[in-house]
Amino acid sequence: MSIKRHKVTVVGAGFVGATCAQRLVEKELADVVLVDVVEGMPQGKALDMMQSSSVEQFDAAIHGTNSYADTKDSDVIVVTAGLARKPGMSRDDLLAKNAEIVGSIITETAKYSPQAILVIVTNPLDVMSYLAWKKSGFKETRVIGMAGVLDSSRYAYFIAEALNVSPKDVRAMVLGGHGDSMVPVPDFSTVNGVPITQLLAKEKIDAINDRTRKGGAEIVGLLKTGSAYYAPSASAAAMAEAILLDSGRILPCCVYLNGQYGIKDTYCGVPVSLGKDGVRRVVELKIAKSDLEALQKSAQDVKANIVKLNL
Ligand code: TXD
Repeated sequence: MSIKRHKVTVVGAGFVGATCAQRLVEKELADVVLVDVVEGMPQGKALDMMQSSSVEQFDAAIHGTNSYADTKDSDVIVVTAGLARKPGMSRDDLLAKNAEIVGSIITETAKYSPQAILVIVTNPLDVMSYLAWKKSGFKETRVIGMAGVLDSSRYAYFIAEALNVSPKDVRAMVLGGHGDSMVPVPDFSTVNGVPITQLLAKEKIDAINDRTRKGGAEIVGLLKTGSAYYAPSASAAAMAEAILLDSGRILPCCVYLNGQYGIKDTYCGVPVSLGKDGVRRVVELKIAKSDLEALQKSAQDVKANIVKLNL
């Protein structure tokens, strides 16, 4: 007897997409459809993953395809397709190319799954999230970008490492756009509820903030032929999980703001509660004035790139 599971489509069967698909099926959170333009590649990866099912003990299914018809009636669509950054390449260099790719994918997927929640991963993330919202015609609460979970998890790891504590006990918060102007917020970053401002010297926190801001580039520099994917895929899967389980988890996500934090008509990273309908609510923290100003500046940077798309 087959179990009726949720359905998740992951578009882009590259490093982030395939690893995200793997995490979702291994946790049996959904049956997954993995789509790519490259013929045979998503099919091959899906078959390979299915052949791990008896070893890894999961019975969720993964189906690889080049056809959007197979994505019909998905609950969540994770969009990872596009070009990844190469060393020396900024996220914004990717703008025009990835806008074309993401635009066409949104048109196709929205047609087949008009009720889905879209989780956007492709860079430049904040701009692609805005583009996806516009192209889909979906309510803004149903189009969400993944960056804050990743940036915060990098921050959490560096905090755990500096204090020699378990990452399980660290809650870290990074707001703003997914770029150099992102805003790590030490006041809301804690080890079992104790703010890191009480545990680490200011110079150390500044150094960790800086490393977090450059977290993606550090990995690009090491890998040389691509960008990070283990933490990014885990972060996208965590968002899909919160949506599928309607858990209400509060995660920093890239969402449409219309006045919250004094930011209007743009996508930007802030804490939100996630559920089956997407963003349940935006959580407005009382952050320090300097952090608020940095967040608003970051939102301005995103807006400047959105304008370039002429939507
Ligand atoms: O925090 C974040 N949001 C990010 C974003 C963290 C890590 C990576 N981030 C971005 O995700 C990265 O800058 C890229 O824009 C995407 C995907 O990164 P990944 O490392 O997975 O790139 P790959 O391995 O090159 O995979 C991209 C796949 C590849 O298989 C292409 O064939 C496919 O996308 N692709 C397409 N699939 C479907 N349809 C179209 N049009 C298409 N074009 C390319």
